[in-house]
Amino acid sequence: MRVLKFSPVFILPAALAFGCYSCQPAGSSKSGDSTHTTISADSTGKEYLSQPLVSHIYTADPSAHVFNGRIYIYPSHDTATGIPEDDLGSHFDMKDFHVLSMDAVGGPVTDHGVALSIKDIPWAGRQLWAPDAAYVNGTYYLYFPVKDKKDVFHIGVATSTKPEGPFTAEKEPIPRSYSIDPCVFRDDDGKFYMYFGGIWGGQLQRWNSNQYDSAKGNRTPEELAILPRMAMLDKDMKHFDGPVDEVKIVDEKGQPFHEKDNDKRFFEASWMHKYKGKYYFSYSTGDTHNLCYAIGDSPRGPFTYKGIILKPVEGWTSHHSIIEKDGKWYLFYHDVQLSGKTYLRNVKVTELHYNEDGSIQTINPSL
Ligand code: FUB
Repeated sequence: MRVLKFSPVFILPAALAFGCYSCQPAGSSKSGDSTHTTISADSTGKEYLSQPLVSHIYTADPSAHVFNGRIYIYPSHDTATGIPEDDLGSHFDMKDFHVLSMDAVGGPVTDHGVALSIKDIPWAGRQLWAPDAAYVNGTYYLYFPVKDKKDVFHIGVATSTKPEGPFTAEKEPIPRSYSIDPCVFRDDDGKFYMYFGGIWGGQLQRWNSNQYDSAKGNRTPEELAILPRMAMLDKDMKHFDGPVDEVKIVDEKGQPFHEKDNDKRFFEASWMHKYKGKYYFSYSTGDTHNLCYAIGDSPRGPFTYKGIILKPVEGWTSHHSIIEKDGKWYLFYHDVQLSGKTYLRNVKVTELHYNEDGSIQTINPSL
């Protein structure tokens, strides 16, 4: 376990360049600015809204939760393994997970060490991608996508008695699960839902009517956009209860998006949160790099597109989570500030604000 203080390496140049408002830790509020958090620059002079939460390892795809009053972050653990970059994301060649935690945004971050390693997942082949976590009845569940030994992504589950792990993986993937980026949401009635899927390297285009076809390619611009998937979780939290359904996302006129609407259509990185009784389904548009959201009246949708939460970050991928802690809402996200490399990312956090009508104020990650 490692407790890390906020690195002064990134604060000093910012302080010199922009004055004392950049001297605050990541996530603290800048006086007089209700929308944004820290504004600071690195040694290259680039300005960032927030600073990396940790810099001793590369982390991405942060799924944050509040367990026992503490913030736990379940990120991917990026490493450089020498795999060349391609359109399928082969360079995201991750081997294990670390769990991070902190008492409050802006406080010291603890790295709890390896929580689960790919070598301890009996069915895994390669590429341990974006995880999520859930808690019920004394057990913590870690959900993760990984390619099986035939190079097909499925979603696995591992359990622990502690939020930081170590986690023990089930021997097989969750039956009927596929593709990537699980998000597990607990509704107020205690039911859990998993949202998942990602196109291109996430292989969702190969799954039609829940059947796998390795030859199925990406959709063309005039075709309907591929939709994310969802399923209710069984009480054992290790199986789906009921069918795997598409998550319907429509525009303000109730029309579905086409593949050519790639600044709004779903690509990957599902997240679900509830605000004032409404269900907010958020996701990445992938090749156009937006983090968007759509609102619905039920966890099953349909969801109506509302706008952009986070404009494109530095790097190719964008991935996030949204939580409430002590009456404030936070967006966890990542960019490549520390490395400048697509596949070596770092997680960040900033405050998120709603308008009176329930819309989310768009955040610009670099000012
Ligand atoms: O980290 C690997 C993949 O990159 C994730 O699964 C996607 O959401 C993207 O962030």
